Amino acid sequence: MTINSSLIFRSLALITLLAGIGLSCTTKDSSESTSEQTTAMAPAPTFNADSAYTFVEKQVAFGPRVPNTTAHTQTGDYLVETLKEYGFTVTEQPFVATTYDGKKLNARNIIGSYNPQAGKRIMLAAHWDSRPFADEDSTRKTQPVPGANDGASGVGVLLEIARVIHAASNKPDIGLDLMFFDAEDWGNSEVASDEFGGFCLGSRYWAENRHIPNYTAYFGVLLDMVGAKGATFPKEGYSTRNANEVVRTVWNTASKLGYSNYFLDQQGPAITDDHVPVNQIAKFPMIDIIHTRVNDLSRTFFDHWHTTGDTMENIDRNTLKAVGQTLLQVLYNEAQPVM
Ligand code: AHN
Ligand code: ZN
Repeated sequence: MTINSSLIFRSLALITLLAGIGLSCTTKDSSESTSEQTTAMAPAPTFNADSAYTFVEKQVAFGPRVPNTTAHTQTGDYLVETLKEYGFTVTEQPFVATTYDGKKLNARNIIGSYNPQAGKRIMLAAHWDSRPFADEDSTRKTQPVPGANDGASGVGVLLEIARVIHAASNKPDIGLDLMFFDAEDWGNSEVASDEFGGFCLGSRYWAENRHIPNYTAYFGVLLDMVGAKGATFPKEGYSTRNANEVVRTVWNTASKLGYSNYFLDQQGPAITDDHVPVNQIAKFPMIDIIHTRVNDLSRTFFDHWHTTGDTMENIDRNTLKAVGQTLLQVLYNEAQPVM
């Protein structure tokens, strides 16, 4: 996290001054020395929500990205091609995953790297596969999930970040890895016996077999279900437990940009997701920006989660914008520390 030392110095000086002349230090004044008040805002390019929306639409148009289908292969090829078009160095990591129900999946993690030689790196991640069965649907439980929000939304935000950096005149002087995990969503918490409930096959494979030996990042951010209208992102439990400084940085940045209606300053549930193997096995801090419901204990996720209704109709450009602009700002802040 960047530290604006001059602001800290001035805040400390102000507090000292106020204390010296006998004024009471209010909570507002004392909070100036905490990091939410001192996050420096570097100039960052504009995240285009229409373009991000189009990237989501494009994936959904291939059909459900269920491993071992043509739509899955075509979408993977499209991700590789698009990242190359934006000048990113692409690594494909093919693997065979075994599902909880004994199926063998031909899967691949895809990594797009910007500034591949840079030492300080940030990883932004999302899963690109979609769920083979809509088991939360009231009727069509064996149909695949279209995955507009659950899968394509996070990938769309990452592709737009690649496009923006490619087009920008001010390039961030930092390494960036866009990680597209495969085979996240072939799980069943009730049936699978492993600790991940059969989920997160791609991220578990990658954490055990990194595309660059001993790869590490300064920190990572996972996106999951970041496209629904009125999405709420309370602070996910494993994120605050394992990477709370990153949570604070991201939520503070969102707040400064006016997105506190999405990035809620409250604790949410802990969700088993692709950031868990990264924290546990690859051992660098990764948080999860994930839409979980607030004020409704009966269901954890968004309305159409794991149903055939997870379609483009429910994708809202404003939500993509809040997430994408926040991430671009976080990236540029890290690239240009203010002394
Ligand atoms: C659990 O339901 C335990 N994890 C959800 C991970 C997930 C599925 N993210 C998207 N789809
Ligand atoms: Zn899912």
